[in-house]
Amino acid sequence: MLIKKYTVKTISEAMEKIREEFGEDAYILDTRKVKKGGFFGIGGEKYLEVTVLSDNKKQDHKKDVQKSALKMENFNTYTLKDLISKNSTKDSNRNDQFASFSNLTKETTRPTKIESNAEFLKLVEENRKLSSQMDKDADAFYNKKSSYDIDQITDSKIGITDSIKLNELKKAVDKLNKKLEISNIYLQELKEELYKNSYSKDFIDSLISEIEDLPINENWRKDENLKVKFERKISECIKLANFKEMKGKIVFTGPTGVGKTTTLAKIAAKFVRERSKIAFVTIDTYRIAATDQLKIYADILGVPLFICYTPQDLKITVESLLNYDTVLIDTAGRSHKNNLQMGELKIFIDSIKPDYKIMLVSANSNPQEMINIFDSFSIIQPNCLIFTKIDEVTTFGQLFSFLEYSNLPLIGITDGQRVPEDLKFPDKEWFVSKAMREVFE
Ligand SMILES: Nc1nc2c(ncn2[C@@H]2O[C@H](COP(=O)(O)OP(=O)(O)O)[C@@H](O)[C@H]2O)c(=O)[nH]1
Ligand SMILES: [Mg+2]
Repeated sequence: MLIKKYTVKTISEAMEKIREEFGEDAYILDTRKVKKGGFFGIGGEKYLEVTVLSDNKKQDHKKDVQKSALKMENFNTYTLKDLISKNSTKDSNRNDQFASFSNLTKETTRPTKIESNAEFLKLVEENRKLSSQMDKDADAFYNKKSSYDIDQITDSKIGITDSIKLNELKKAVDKLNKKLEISNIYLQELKEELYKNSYSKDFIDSLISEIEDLPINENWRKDENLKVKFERKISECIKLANFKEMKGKIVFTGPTGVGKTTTLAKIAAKFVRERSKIAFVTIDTYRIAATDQLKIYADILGVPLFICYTPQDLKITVESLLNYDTVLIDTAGRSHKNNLQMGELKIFIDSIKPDYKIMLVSANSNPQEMINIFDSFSIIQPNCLIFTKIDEVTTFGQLFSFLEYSNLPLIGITDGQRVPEDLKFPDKEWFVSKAMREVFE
């Protein structure tokens, strides 16, 4: 085995010389640019220094020539054996078992200790294999794939321990996905149950976000944690206003046919027994029948009725009734879709500054309808609520959804046409138990 340095002008000149001397099997270990001549590094000519290693048999017959050449320092050719002995005497402190070929070439004045030709050759071969593998990997990485697919990462790329870990991870992710899918089925079931019971989309979404830490499984209807959370949420929606405390100027608002006049009469009937002075006022002058309807109730209950046609009229009338405990004011059934009518209603209402502005909402509307109605009536800023026609509903979800949306305190409910019987003031538990039964049973 031989290592030889050539100082040449071009690489092709070096190749020519190498081929001529060693044939095709020589290894080029290193090439570097060097300067020769000049003065203190300034000037001089540029050369190429090429270091070559060869184990070619072709060299055997030239051994003697090479050996003698070794003695000529400027010829720069050494046998490996010579190199080893030279090295061990020059640097006996170094005990590296093997030297990399870069050490051999770059530190030719201090070559590293090498045990044998075979070992050195083996080292060179291994280095070559390694570089070729690195080239292939780099090529695959940059040219064939921009990113690795987790399933295509093989043992050879990541090592066996990592591969086992990765498989475990994949299994865990699969398992988690399955669990999520199953829980999604039951979560979906819960959502559908809520939709079936007329809960609004907003209500369902907010409930789901509040229970996301709970595992929803096939037994969700029996799940106490879920029940507790649901119960808490619907309880929080309900704020009750104390009916008995109501007095002063009380206005009844809401769409046509919701039950304003009937409910006013029902409430009046309850007040009449315990309050000395009650009066009725109506601004519902659009329909003669509407005035007649209230007149009948007024007559039955022995309560005075005042009919007002303008906001000014209303203002003066209400001011004249200051000595009445309670003044119940009926309004026309305005269409919540007609902004002009809503604006007109607002002018009437603002003229008297009521103590209570009751919004009446029919319980048999769907949650979105209820919300639309509330949005339209918000112009008059209702401050309390009555659900009418509860006797006509089969679900309760729309009530909780509306309570949550409007945030209005609830005075009571009406559950039929009978005056005064069909007016009720249920407590929270009544509403909650209805909802719980509906959803969980
Ligand atoms: N089923 C049922 N019908 C009611 C209820 N409240 C009112 N009504 C009826 O709804 C209709 C309209 O009521 P009304 O008071 O005139 O509504 P207004 O236009 O808002 O004044 C009447 O036939 C009432 O008897 C209730 O709670 N349940
Ligand atoms: Mg009416």
